[in-house]
Amino acid sequence: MKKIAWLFIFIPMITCSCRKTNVMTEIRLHDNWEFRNIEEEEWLPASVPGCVHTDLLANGKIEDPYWRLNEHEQQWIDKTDWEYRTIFRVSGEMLEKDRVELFFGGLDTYADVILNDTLILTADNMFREWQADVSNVLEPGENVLRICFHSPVKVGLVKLGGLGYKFPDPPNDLSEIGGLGDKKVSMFIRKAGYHFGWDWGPRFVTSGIWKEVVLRAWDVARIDNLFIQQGELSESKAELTANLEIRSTRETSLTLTGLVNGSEVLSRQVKLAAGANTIRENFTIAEPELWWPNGLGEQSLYNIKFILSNGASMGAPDRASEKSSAEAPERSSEVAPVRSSNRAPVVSEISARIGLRTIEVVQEPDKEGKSFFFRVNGRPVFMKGANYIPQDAFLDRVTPERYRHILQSAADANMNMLRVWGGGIYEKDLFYDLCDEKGILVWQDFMFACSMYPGDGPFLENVRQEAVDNVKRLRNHPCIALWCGNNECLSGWYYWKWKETTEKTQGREVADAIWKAYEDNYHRVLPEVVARYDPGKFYWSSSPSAGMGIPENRVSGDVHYWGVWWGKEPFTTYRTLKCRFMSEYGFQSFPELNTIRKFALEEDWDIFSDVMKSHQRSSIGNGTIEYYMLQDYRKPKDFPMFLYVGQVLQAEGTRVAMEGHRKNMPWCMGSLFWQIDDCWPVASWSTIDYYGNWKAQHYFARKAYRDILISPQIDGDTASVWVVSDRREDAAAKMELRLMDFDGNILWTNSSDIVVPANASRRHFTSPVPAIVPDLAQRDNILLDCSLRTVDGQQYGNILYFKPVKDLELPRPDIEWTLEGDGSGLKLVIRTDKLAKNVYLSADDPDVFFYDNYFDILPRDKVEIMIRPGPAMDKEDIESKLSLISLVDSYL
Ligand code: BMA
Repeated sequence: MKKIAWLFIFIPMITCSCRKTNVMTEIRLHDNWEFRNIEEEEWLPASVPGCVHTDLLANGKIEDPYWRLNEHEQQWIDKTDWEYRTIFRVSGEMLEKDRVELFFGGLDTYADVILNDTLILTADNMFREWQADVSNVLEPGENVLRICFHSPVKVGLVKLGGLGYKFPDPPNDLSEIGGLGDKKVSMFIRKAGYHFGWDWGPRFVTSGIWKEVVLRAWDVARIDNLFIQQGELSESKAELTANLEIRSTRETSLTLTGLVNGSEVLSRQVKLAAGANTIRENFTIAEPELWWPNGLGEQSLYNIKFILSNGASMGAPDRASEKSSAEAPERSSEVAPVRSSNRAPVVSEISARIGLRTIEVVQEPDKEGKSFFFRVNGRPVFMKGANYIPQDAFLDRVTPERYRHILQSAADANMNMLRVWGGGIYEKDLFYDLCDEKGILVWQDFMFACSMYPGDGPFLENVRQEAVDNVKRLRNHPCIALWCGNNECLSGWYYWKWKETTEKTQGREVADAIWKAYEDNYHRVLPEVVARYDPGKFYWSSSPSAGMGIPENRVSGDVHYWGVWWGKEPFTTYRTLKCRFMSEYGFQSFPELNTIRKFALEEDWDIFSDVMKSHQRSSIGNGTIEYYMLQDYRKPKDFPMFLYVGQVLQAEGTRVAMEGHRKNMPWCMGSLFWQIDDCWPVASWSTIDYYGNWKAQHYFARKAYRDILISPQIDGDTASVWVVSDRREDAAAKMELRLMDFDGNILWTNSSDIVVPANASRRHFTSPVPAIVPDLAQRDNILLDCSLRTVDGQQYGNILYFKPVKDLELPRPDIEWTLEGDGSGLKLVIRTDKLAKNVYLSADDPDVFFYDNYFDILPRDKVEIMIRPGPAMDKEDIESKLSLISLVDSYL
């Protein structure tokens, strides 16, 4: 239409405010949006990125979806079609570029995109990126962009109706809440599974523009993608290959310059053909600094940039534009001397931040099966971490601060791996940037969970493209440890009897067709995409499994163990059950009272009230918490005490697992509990609630996942003490064991100098219990205090009790506390005369953070806890708000 490209071949346009030499323009179209119910006339202001639920809420059209039972009244929203529109202005200059494209980072889900009354694209997958050439549709001046979202539920129902057979019922698709009876449609829709409900999540099948909208205009050529492939990595050098995908509007020759941390490493003329070009460039980094998982070393990161320009050399880099949220190492010796003249006009540029490390999943056959562990930089690494779900039912609410909080909390709890679980989303870039910076490896599921999915041609092609988009987006991140096909779809087929039931009720042919779809998705399409776009990265077809198409067993592969919780097995099973890699296990608790107040009235404070039951999505939830609680604890005297004891129960129970899995190394080489976060305020397996508050288990995880763990246990009548180390070096240490009563009288001691071997688990003490506690009657008021001091001055501890907590004769301790310091760093000093069990500090204010909580204080002992006060809070504020209780305060 209005392309006058000839004008710009030699005279680069200066249109982009961020880089003066850039001939490329990018405008985010995030302003002036409105939306409406397609059947109504009224247009209301909308936010982009966003979604229809949060837009309705912001306009006062619905109440807070998380308050009490509101979710149940808001199910009409997903059966409605919604339209979004904006008007934006485009300059004549922009229209004169060779190409003008409209890019969508994500549309949720079935969307028709109409620009100036021309349909420019049709989207049908929330996880894909979409792009349309709009050069011929844009007008100078005002342009109208409209996006019509079809109700995902209505589209799903049409697909369900046309299927001709039935998929097994996905247990977490809460179709009844959605008013659909038993009609489950989630498997047809490439949209976050948890939007349809889950056993910790509400059902809000929302729609909207959930990621960025960008209008891009460029001349001559554009680097669309940069993939840095790592070759040989040694102490002296890292051999790297840059793979560049470049689109060119014509046959031309341009200068390609490569920079590492701002220093030029290569510069040469490249010939581009009109259309798609792939260019591979080799370069090296001398004396590379490695990227290590959290706890094992630094997370060194390198900024790589490639620039296409219209001249001989790019000259000196503009350091200020080397944007990075991490400090990248400065050293890179194989760099060419920086040329400081001849600044040439930039045609296109692209950056990536990488980390240098090797990672393998090792499966070596042994007598019983096969190992399953991660070897990072040549060293077996025990994975300590958790499963991660999206942090909100409405993704636009997950602010950068919330991402930072969760990932900092993971790092603070000494984690080195998170599993991005398959019922959520491929997370936003910031999530992976933060994982890179904090040394958190990512077990990355593809987005399939607890369901069988279609396998027709268009569906598989849609999945293939979704995988290509996300693998290409994420493959440069050093945090990505593996790609996994699905969550529990294989378990469903075999162990939840989906295969058997389908064969019985619909016949062998239908079952075969469903299984073929499984194989096509996870054994063909996804591994092909990984092999082609992220070659060398490990692909695991299903979690849990023992191999491709082989359902989980305990001797190979990864395991999800739910005997504790679903099977009502005792917590001790966590340590007796052997497996190679525990990628899921967990126990529920309620969030703290402050969080409950945000969704419930005081009249709802009963775990069996309608509101509390609705904020509990596990079919066996509240009864199971109560069942386990009464095994180990005395009945709490009221609702607030029930919440507190429930958190202690979750923490103490899962501690057996976190410690047990580590003690079982190297047979077991991973412990990822279910789940670190929540997507709304709810009773769940999370260790951090929706508002970011650490539950007791998160504090316990921090101790259980430290570099060295000292862990006592009793088996039958034998007491033993184990020491586990993840360190890279052996450590000399003094181990002290002290048996004492709850008043602090020492009954027995044992002290030894030991060597804690690197990366190993060893039993350092064992004794028949009667040898150290001869008097049976005494077992209800004694404890074994275990401590370890390494020569580098680190102190580790743990406490063993000889009876279930409810049978202990806990004394009423006299606890005194004082607060020291000022607003910027407060220290709480607590003293007790007798044992104080599970001391809980609260300031009734979510802004106040205690660096430790729910801990035991030994008789006649003193502890010091750092406190981070909320903004503008001083010592007096904390003093007036602080409450401190211990377990005996929960007794009737
Ligand atoms: C797992 C997960 C989720 C579920 C959790 C708790 O197996 O994969 O599907 O939320 O258990 O039941």
